[in-house]
Amino acid sequence: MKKIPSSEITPEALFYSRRQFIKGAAALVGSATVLAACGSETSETSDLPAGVDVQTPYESIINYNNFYEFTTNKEAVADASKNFTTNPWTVEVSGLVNKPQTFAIEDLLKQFTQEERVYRLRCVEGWSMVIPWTGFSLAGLLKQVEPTSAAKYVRFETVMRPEEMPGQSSSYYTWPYVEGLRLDEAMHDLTLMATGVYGKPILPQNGAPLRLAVPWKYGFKSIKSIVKIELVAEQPTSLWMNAAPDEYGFYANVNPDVPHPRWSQATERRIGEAGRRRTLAFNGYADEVAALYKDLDLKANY
Ligand SMILES: Nc1nc2c(c(=O)[nH]1)N[C@H]1C(S)=C(S)[C@@H](COP(=O)(O)O)O[C@H]1N2
Ligand SMILES: [Mo]
Repeated sequence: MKKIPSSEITPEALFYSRRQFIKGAAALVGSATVLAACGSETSETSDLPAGVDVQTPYESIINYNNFYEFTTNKEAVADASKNFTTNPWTVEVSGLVNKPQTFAIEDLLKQFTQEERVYRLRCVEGWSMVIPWTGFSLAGLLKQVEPTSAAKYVRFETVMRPEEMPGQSSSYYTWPYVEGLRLDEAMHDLTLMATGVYGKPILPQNGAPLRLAVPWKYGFKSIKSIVKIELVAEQPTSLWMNAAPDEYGFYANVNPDVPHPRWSQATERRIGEAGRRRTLAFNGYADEVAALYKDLDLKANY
């Protein structure tokens, strides 16, 4: 399996001058604290550069989270999830496949080569991080169960465990958390099943023991604590599509040109940096994934 070294993840950095690099580096040193965010982060149009990518500190990655099953307070997820049971854990891979199979998490870790992938994560709320994941490609797992020709989409489900996840008792959302990808998106080499962060086993707040990482889409597509992966014929309806269909579509590709109905998506706040930086089309992965959408109206299919 192809291993992408951390040094190759940041192509856009090459486009910026040394002066801008130094400015960016100084800003990073100047603001190590994680600022509290409340929902959207309205931004003005700006000519900020996208800037260089530096890996977000581990402490920020594990202490500033979205995981509504536990709490909507990002800085409280770590504590609220600290006793979450992630072992034993099984993942059912089924639906329109020739060889449905239920995997124990330890078998997924053994059978599929674990590799490091450093990905940007861009939340739809307007903040971002750079996360060194460990994980394996979803394509390898899907090939093993042999999708039939009728399979067009992949539907993912988070565990339903209201006794451990207080947020699931709220009827404001339709639980369990569901997400979906088109089959070709799911088979794309960038699409990762993440099992670790910074070389350590993934913690509950980040979606232990197994979560999706789809770096060119808004963070909510990267569903956590997955127990079911189903190959289906029809486009799945996600939790967020149910909650607010005008705000969250199925595709959710990062797109600075399509504002959220309540805020701009042109810029983002990189956790650990002062100020804002420009948001890139497909979160900077256009070279790899834009071809998947050549026949799609990206404004209609937000
Ligand atoms: N099951 C589940 N998955 C989820 C979420 C959630 O609330 N529940 N939040 C999503 C959102 S909005 C984001 S931005 C990312 C955040 O991932 P992180 O906390 O590991 O940075 O997880 C996504 N996956
Ligand atoms: Mo998000």
